[in-house]
Amino acid sequence: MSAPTSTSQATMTRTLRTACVAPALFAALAACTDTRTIFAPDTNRTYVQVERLGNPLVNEVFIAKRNHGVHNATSPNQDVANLAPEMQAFVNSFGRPAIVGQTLTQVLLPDELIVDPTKATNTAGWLSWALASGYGGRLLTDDVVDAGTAAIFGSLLSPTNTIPSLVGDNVNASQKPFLATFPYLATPNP
Ligand SMILES: [Ca+2]
Repeated sequence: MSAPTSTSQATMTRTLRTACVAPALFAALAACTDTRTIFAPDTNRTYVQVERLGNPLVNEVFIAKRNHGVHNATSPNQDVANLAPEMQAFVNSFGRPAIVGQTLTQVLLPDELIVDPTKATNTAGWLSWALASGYGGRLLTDDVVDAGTAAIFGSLLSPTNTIPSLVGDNVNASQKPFLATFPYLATPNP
């Protein structure tokens, strides 16, 4: 072990050693056997991106399951190139006019949940930044599945070849009330 190089480092080293002799921590932290002095996160550590989500339904509805790995491992600045053709082809496969797929890819890609903090917070809601010059983001009460499927299969973007049976999921609200404090979500259904 190298010697501490400053008073603060020496203090940190002593703190770590003291913590390691506390019985409860000693039992819980196998790392206490490591006597190296730690001053900051290991800059040599390599993190691997395993998943990401921005807008609801982009991954789950538009992208084939076999391509989820690519979506999860790439970055938003690659989304237009990687995802737009598949998203538009998906919409076109249902006979919807090209404008529907084109509009959806323009609004949903890059796959980022956009918030405009310069707008009033009472205008928050999924895609409100695009549809109503609002705050954006997503409210817990937003029925994002119905909104998304209405855009894909309903008359929101075009009246041609709509598929009413695919608009909505027949779930109009959470079965349990949201909490007033963090994490706000109710416990999951068993
Ligand atoms: Ca719904």
